[in-house]
Amino acid sequence: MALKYDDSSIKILEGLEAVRKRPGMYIGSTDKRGLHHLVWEIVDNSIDEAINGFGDYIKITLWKDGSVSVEDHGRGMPVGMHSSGKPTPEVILTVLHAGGKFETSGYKVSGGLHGVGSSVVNALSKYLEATICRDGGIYYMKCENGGKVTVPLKKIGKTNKTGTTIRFMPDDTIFQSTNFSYTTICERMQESAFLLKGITIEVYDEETGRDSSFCYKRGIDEFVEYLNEGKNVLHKVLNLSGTRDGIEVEVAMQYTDTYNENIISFVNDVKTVDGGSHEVGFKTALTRVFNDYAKSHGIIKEKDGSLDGSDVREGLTAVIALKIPENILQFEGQTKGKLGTPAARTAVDAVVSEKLKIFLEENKSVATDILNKSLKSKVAREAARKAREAARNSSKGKNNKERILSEKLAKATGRDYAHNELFLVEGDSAGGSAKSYRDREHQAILPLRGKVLNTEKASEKDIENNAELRQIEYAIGAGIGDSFDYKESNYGKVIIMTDADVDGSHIQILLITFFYKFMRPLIEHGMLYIATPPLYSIETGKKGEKEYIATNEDLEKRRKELGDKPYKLQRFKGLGEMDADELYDTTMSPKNRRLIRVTLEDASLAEKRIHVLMGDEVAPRKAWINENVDFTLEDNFRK
Ligand code: 1YM
Repeated sequence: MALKYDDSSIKILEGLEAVRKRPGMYIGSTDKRGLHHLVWEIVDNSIDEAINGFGDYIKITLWKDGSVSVEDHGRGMPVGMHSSGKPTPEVILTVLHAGGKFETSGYKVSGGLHGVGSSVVNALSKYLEATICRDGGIYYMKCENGGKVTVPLKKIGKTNKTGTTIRFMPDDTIFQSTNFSYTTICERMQESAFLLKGITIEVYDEETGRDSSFCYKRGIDEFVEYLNEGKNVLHKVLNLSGTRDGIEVEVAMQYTDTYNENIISFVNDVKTVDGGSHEVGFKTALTRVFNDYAKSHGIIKEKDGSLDGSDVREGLTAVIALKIPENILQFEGQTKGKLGTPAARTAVDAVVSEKLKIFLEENKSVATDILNKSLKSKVAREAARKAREAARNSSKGKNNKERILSEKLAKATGRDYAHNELFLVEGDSAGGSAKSYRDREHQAILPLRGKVLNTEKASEKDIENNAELRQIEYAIGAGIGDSFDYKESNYGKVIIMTDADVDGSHIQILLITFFYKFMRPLIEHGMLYIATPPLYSIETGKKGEKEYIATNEDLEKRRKELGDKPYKLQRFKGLGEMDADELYDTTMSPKNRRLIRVTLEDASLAEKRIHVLMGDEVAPRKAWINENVDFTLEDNFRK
């Protein structure tokens, strides 16, 4: 039967067609990130419902056929007729909503950014089914091929339960890959569960049988405990909360004996990756309260000066969660990840000051432990600064730096730094090959001998004492730690080039850890890469004509294609087995190489991951590389 479209359905299809034409405008991108965005859009509706007090259970299922479903136990979408004459679920799923949910529904959007996006997901799906339990009935509808209604809403049974289930299959003509990552989904859902006290979120993978359930009765306090797992902590998690000017503030914090600072913030359950006014308020209060306490209790004398913000945050893990009324909510920055709302700064400052003061007075020994740590940081920071200044100012220091570098670094001749690349190469022999055959104008080579230091627990002083890492620091030439300035970098790309084996991936992780801890802006600005050497070469027919194979899957494919034609296969166990020109052509030349950009999307959990990864087990480390290093290949060399 041919479907008849009236005016409004044509408009609807035009709306959804616009989403299909420019998916990036609606979900950011069509890579893995965009793909997962589909899930977040649907789940956000379930979360909104739960926040409003309807339903405390949400389940996400990854089905064998590649589809995903999200089930909640809320009220169920309204199933009556909308004023347009269509069933409400059809309107929700096929009309592109520009702003909030319909005005008439009285729907209160809690997050401000929360999903109005069910129709966007529908537009980008091969099929989407909705099953709604409400008013004693089970209702069902289905859309296909980008949102065309193929089964209009109908009652298919009876129930006394309520809730909504959406199942959809992403359109493989739109997305680069349609494989959902169980770990990506779990990580995000776990984070949501920490923020939604008492709500259970389950994630199930039909294919592998993996099943995880997240529910935290103590909310962000447990989040901090989770982030600090396996570390030595100085005290129990401290929770500071209160309301000022209609802004609800909750902070959970705990000091560890490490040097890391890990502050994560959320506003109305949306992560503010770039911080903003609430983080400023928190930091200001922290610095002031600790300095006041230290001075009034004689722990630091007036003449000793003050503790820096970085001193009082050394070893601190904190989660900040705010609830801000819609009308004063303001986000800034390109990706809207930064809170603007000025009142949030004063609200957090006031709540944290008041509650932290009380805590310190009531827990003097904890206060002393934290302040001793801050004082050590101050002393170390001042010593490191003096040492750096001395090295910078004395010609001896400069010569020394030059000497350290000249031994190993083969520099690039080009002066256009943004276009220069630094290759950190595993082993002297591969390093030698890379030095002899490279683009001398743009490519610099620094060979590394074996494993670099594990910097998870290292301080800046440890780096200064480590020849290998010091060489990297000097080669990049942009400082380290707080004084690191990515704009000063001698290279636009830093490329880690290791063998494609377990030791190689270990070295990658060690280096990523180092950059993450001491030159984080380099990662944040997308300047850190991993080179991917081919695993095999195949020679068929004519002598000297080689083709290179990147992965085991590609090899299988090629073997099948070749059938019983004769060929010579070589497996590269390491970079060193390739000739210099081969190494250049396959792995270094911008023409052929495949670079992986290291994106620490989720810098907070990255810290935790690194902790897990630096253990002795190889398997989780490999899994991490596979799942978390963003495998979108990219290269904009000289463009
Ligand atoms: C798996 C996805 O969408 N759940 C969901 C959505 C809605 C409601 C409940 C809901 C809202 C309201 C009243 C209300 C939505 N309703 C609307 C609209 N899960 C999922 N659960 N009753 C139920 O806002 O008043 C949009 S989403 F607009 F119809 F109200």
